Amino acid sequence: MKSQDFIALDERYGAHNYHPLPVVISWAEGCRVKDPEGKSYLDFLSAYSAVNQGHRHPKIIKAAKDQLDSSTLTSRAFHNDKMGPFLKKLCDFTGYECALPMNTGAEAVETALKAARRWGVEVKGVQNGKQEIICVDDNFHGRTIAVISMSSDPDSTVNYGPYVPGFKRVPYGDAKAIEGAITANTVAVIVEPIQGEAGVVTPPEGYLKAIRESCTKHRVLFIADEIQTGFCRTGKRFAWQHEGARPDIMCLGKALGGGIMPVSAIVADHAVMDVFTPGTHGSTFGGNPLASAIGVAALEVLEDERLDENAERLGAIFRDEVAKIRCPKMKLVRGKGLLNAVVFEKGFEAWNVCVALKDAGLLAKQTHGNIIRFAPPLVITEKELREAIGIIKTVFEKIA
Ligand code: IF1
Repeated sequence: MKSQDFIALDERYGAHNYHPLPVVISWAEGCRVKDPEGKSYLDFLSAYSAVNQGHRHPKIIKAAKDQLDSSTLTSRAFHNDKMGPFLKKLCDFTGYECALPMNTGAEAVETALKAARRWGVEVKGVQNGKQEIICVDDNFHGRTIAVISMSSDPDSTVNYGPYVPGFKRVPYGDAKAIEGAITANTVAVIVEPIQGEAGVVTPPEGYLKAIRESCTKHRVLFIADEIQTGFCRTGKRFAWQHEGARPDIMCLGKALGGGIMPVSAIVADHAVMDVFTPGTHGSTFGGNPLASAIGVAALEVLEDERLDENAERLGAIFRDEVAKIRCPKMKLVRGKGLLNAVVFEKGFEAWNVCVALKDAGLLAKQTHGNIIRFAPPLVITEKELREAIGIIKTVFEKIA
């Protein structure tokens, strides 16, 4: 079958909740993917940062294959011999006392919201039902009903009511607005250290630190959604480390699964995590042996290959070089590490640019019409990065 045939099947049998670029991926390794016709592309989306370690990293593939030969799923009704070592590794990697494994990012966010609500009652003394959580405009934390109840994006929310109460939304990047929204019933503040879906929006310097200070002062939990920014993507293991603003809860996902399967978690210290008691939260698949074995390998690769340093160094080259491209429609290049975006002038439709990039051998996706996100696997070499910059330059210089 050809690419067109696979696309036709998706169209015919799938729900129409996506509008993908017209490209079919049937093979992938490292930073490269191929379509059924054998055309090769540099992947500059990395499944939205879920393949930071590169496609089919040999070490992660080996861990998965080995695990398939011993056990795969036990449920949490019993212990298994892989979850404990995984949670220890995750705690060592993040510097937190405990971890709670789930599967998808949205579930990690739900878990953090539940932890905060319960902490609010049982530790802070807020009356159950009165807990408030502060979120920010243009956030993206996932697709579940509770999570979209925080969203300001009509695409995510329209006609999905009734929404979950208990959220208060303030502008992003304004730490004073957060401080001003805190009441005696506030249990948590949740933010992305850099807003991915909003178009790689980096907050003003000192923002996270100021949130940390307000939260400490008013006894409110600081929840950082590091699902997209975590695991070395922005040049540090976690984006909050750019400001030393340690959250009380981190939501983790995407690259924790090494590009192989969904693996998510929250990490926190006992003071927060201990609000969960037997039967009060869980998941059939969370912490399963296969996911755990993959998670350990995914973390080892980030560590052993110093992917934080690679992201930091190559990200700087990327922003410098792309900013030099002569393209009147291009307004700015922004981001941190290898989470970057090019912003075109308002009203510019970047879809055609993404199609042209695809034809030239590079896959990237636009967001909000005029923004293109560039986020390659963190295992990318300088040579591959410069090849990509060459493609971007050729395509951008042709934009009329
Ligand atoms: C889609 C966006 C990126 C996330 C943050 C939680 C989640 C995500 C910060 C939920 C997920 C995804 C979902 C995916 C596309 C992608 C995305 F454009 F939609 F916003 F990356 F920028 N927190 N992001 O970015 O994680 O439940 O999906 O595992 O198509 O919805 P999930």
